[in-house]
Amino acid sequence: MSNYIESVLAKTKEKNANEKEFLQAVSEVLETLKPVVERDENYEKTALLERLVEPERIITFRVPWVDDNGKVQVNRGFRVQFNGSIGPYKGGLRFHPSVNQSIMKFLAFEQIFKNALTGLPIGGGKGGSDFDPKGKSDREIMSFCQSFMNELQRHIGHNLDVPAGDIGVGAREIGYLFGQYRKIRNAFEAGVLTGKGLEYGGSLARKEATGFGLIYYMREMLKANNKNFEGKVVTISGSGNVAIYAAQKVMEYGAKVVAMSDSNGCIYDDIGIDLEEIKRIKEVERLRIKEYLKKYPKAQYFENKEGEIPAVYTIKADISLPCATQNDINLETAQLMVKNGVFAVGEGANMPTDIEAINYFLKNGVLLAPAKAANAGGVATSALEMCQNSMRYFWTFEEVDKKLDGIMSNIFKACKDTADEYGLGINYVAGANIAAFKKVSAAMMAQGII
Ligand code: NDP
Ligand code: 2IT
Repeated sequence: MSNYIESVLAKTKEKNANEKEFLQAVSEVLETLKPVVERDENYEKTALLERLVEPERIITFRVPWVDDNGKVQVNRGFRVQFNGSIGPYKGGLRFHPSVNQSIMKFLAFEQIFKNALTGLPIGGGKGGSDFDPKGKSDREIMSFCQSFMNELQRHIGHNLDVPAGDIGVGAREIGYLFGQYRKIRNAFEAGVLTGKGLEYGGSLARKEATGFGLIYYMREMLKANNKNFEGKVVTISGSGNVAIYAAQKVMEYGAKVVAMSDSNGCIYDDIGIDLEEIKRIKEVERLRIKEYLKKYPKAQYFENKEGEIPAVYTIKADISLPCATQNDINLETAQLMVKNGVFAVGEGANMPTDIEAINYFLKNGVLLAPAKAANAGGVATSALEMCQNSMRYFWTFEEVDKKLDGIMSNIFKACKDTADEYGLGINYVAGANIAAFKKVSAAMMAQGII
């Protein structure tokens, strides 16, 4: 590592000592930037890295709401506006009890680079709340979303900051958030949120985009390494929005998905999972994945146990798609996956693999599709939604899907070309970081010390 990078990392660790996830994300990126940073002394002269790791703005706020028993609840809301140098801040909202400032900052930091890779004019941001949507009634969800927007509305706008969904935030929540924004502003500003319903300005294929995009990226990655999806056995961590549409596309490409999971455990069906049943359980009924066994009693269910490898990663597979949450895969899990024959990993989730596990995969020749490149299809299609909103027009499913495929293929090409240029082999993690950094840093340099 260069001295400059080392000193910025040390200062960042000192200043943000209790932000584990944020420091992990920063370390992963900075550690790969040595070859670029050393080529140009202007980075150090303009304190570019110090500016890059400091958010432009963080907003935290109180979110009071009333539950179905008439009891007042109070949650904490966040919006991190990390870097606006290439476009309005853009990134999802996460509602999950684990949400804290470290998680918000890591997600917003990752988003800067991801959004740059899409080639579209969007900056990096993220937000959310420690609100737990599980077990809440529709009315409670609406009440929470309205209170959250009462404050958030001051800080967003279609030219300023455009939130969307993430864990715990899907079309239902975006609908309630949009309704409240429209009521307060007394204007129909469609481009202020993405992931909207199709009836009021949403884009066709946005729902499918992250999962489909992951598989388009991986198709290119496999092709470049003389491999493909045909006949491969796939396991997927998660059973939410990203997991479901990754499963759909990989099946279309001839693979067999044998396992999917939620935070409680995983189902294993060796003849291949019935995705329509998963959609019913997760998208319509909002139940636990174990419910699958009611229709398919011959399938198996393995419960997750505290401190043990998540059940879904103990199943033999050729390809593994972590599509749930961060740090799902540590070194021990990675070792078992390699032993079980996994040759490719596609990160649908943000930062699902910790740094030790990434290094282990790379050392063992596993093709790793890194999150900030491979799951960029969601935000890219959000940017296409903004574009359609600005035009007051819409494209067909096929048009959006084709653009998405083109964007993901270009992102893979950028990762591979950069890895080739710097002699990094199959290290697409470094390829993605360097390619994205070049774009963001050029925009920051051009705009002076701001
Ligand atoms: P959903 O809320 O639709 O689904 C989340 C899934 O992950 C659920 O199956 C959930 O299980 C599981 N999960 C969540 N938290 C944990 C946890 N702490 N431990 C174990 N399992 C967990 O979210 P998405 O599908 O939208 O998001 C999944 C991942 O993809 C996230 O990392 C997100 O940041 C990332 N992502 C999402 C994009 C999007 O467009 N939606 C775009 C790019 C990345 P359970 O129901 O039991 O909690
Ligand atoms: O992590 C992500 O890229 C998302 N949750 C999607 C963000 C967006 O603005 O569509």
